[in-house]
Amino acid sequence: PVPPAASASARVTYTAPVADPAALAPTWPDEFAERYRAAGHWRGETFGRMLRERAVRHGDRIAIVDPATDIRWTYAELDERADRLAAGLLGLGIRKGDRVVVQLPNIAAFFEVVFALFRVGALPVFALPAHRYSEIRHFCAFTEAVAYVVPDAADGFDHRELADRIRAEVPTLRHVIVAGDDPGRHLRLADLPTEPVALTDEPRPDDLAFLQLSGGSTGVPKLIPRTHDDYLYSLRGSADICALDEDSVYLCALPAAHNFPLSSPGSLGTLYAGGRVVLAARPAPESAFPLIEREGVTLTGLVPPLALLWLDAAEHTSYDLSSLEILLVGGARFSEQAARRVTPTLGCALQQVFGMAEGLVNYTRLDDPEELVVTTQGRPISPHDEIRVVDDEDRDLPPGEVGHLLTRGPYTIRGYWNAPEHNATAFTTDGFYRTGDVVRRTATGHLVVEGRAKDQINRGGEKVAAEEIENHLLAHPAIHDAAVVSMPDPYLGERTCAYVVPREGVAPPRAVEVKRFVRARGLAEYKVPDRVEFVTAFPVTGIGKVSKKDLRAAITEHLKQLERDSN
Ligand code: OOB
Repeated sequence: PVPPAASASARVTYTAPVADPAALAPTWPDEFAERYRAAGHWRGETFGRMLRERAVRHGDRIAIVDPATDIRWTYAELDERADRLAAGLLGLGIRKGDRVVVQLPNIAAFFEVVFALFRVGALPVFALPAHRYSEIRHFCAFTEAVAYVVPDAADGFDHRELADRIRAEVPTLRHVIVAGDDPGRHLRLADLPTEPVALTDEPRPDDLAFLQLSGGSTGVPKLIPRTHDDYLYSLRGSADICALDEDSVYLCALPAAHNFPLSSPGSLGTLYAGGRVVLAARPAPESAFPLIEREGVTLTGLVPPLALLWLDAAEHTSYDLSSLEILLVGGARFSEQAARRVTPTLGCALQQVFGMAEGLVNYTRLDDPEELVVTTQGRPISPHDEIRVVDDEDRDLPPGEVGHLLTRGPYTIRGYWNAPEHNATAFTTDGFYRTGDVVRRTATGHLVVEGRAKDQINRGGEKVAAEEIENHLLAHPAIHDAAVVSMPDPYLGERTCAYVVPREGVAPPRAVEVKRFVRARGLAEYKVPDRVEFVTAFPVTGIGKVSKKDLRAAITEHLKQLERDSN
């Protein structure tokens, strides 16, 4: 028998208990922190206080609209709800620094829960609605979460059952909190709020506010520790760049917990500016266009495949979209051709956004010339964002050349949470984050994303770490080795192709069976390989590594051939 492939070994061990969550987050050296404070970027605010401030200033204005349940919360109501739920969470024994995995769809409760946790100082861990057993178990176990917040069911999936299973396996998980009428054997969110209590141990501006997920290129998603100070700065900067004010109405169409709709400028940036957030259960034109007309939506953010759908639908819609002022597009490369259609078709400005949950966010500006708006992915928020474009040996390249993007700044993390080994390679010794993106910088300081060096597939904005999927494939008894690569796709930009070497001496599995196997292991549907190709061996590079470049070229050629044959 052939021994299992070496790359199957990415097992995570959950050993040392987390005593002090902050101690596991690498932070900015003092001289940088002082610089960012002196520049007025870090202003000593916290999320809990920010909401209180807004409630005082414009308490009667609407903050959150959830059309599915006819909820319209004013700032005063959201503020009070956060206080009452914070008291309820404290009553459950949830304390400052505790981790709470939050997996909610675009519903009003998302904001009630998140602001209550911010008030307590407990750290939301932002799972996406698409995540399943494999991801959720990892988030709960790795962060030693004390609670997990879910809907009862969403998109035909019963989250209570998944929560039962996770709870049985993760000993730290004391509470499952269900936003919905039927909590099963768990706690009902609506039963928790109590009389507000005075907070004795309020979080400080330089404390961690939450853990965000990385798109990742390794076996398991890494966790991104963001502080109140740093994230609030990125919100303020984003709100300025997108000219938000109290009259702004943001349609949250992408999953609310993702960094783009959360903060670029997203729902939190809109709340920062005193505007209104409208939650869309689905991002497709059929559900979003009526909301734009009814609520007078002024801006929203979309990934490129959705922007394309919107452009096509807008050409013959009967809904009035004239309130729309800005469409932000980001998460994956938006083609110049599509970018040129935005203003003529939707009658609004386009802002391209090139951001990452680790920090750095670039925007094209509202007063940029059209050429820059349609051909670049913008420039950084902050004058203190440091950008380097380097070669394979970390040497700075001359202006205009294509190379690896490294960055450091007032809202870019200095390391992932509890990942010292990974941090040693993901950051330079002087604290620059290696984005894995291959870019070119124009004379105006705008960045153009030319490609990617990280082992990740960008499936229309949804990130798939090749290694994570390879590990699932390698667990199949008839698979000897696996390599996951991107293949071109006219709609999503990229899809995933799994190259598989079957084990010798056993009947090779069929493609559908391989997909079914991966799905049954419980992971987000968007990570299930779109295509499975069987080979007897992988092409290798000069030093004997699997050549993913050759695999990508092979599948691209193969797809072209299939297309030619079908014509
Ligand atoms: C956003 O955040 P993540 O963490 O899901 O993914 C970050 C990665 C970037 O490193 C880059 O590879 C890719 O997504 N990306 C883009 C892009 N925007 C992001 N690639 C090409 N063109 C773009 N415009 O995706 C994210 C976070 C905040 C705002 C916007 C997007």
